[in-house]
Amino acid sequence: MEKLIITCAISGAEVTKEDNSFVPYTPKEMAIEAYFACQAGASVIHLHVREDDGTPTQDVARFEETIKQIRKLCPDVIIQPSTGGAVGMSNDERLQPINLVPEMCTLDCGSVNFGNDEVFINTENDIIYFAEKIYEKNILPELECFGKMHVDQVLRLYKKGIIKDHLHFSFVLGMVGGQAAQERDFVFLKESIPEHATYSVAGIGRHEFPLAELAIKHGGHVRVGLEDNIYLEKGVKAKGNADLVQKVVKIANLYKREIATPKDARKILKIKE
Ligand code: KMH
Ligand code: ZN
Repeated sequence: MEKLIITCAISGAEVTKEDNSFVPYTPKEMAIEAYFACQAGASVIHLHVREDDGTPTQDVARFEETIKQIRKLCPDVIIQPSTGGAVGMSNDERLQPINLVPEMCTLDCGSVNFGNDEVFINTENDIIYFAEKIYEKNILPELECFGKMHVDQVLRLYKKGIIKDHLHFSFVLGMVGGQAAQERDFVFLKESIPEHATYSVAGIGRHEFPLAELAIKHGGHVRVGLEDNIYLEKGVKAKGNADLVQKVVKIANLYKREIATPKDARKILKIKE
């Protein structure tokens, strides 16, 4: 089986220090969390940035500073800025970090309820606009799909040549408002994508590790991190992102799945060095 790419979503836009005191906000805190996650086995850092008080921002200067700090400690890691940002941001606001031409970034492939009155809006025209801007800069998008209809949306745009190879999906499952994270949901999604595509799973909350185990067993890749889940186990908060990565490594060891280095990850994702 292919080596396992572990992506670590170290901060997100919604989770706060009140939820888990290890959630990083400042560029320095982000770099420290990224460093320990990489030491534990992460080869990709999924990155949101925050103001010092935790407010989510897509400000390009904040991304630049945060990436600079991360690079000092993790020179090789693949950095994947979010173009999702936070609910309510405009498209151009969300797209700012692509101006730094990272190797990867996210491309959110459909709209989804985000609890209470919030809707994370990604219309078809939004997705086309994001895709054009991302491919223009030769950045590999991680195709974030919160359910099967988002996968179908990708496949439609792939047929039209708007979304292009290499196809790397991220199935974000188990979110309130999104698709559930049962084994049948996972199987349905993984069987819906082309043979030559790769995929990663991100289980939200208590779904993080059961979904990770399924992906590890079936040859997929895994995302964990405080953005998605703040608990190491029921009632026990993670003491940082590295705790979550280490737990995935332990599961991978049980299945004899080797862990990808950043160099391995670039090869699997067809990112030119
Ligand atoms: N924070 C969500 C609104 C992404 O990173 O591309 C969007 C999100 C997806 O987290
Ligand atoms: Zn994100």
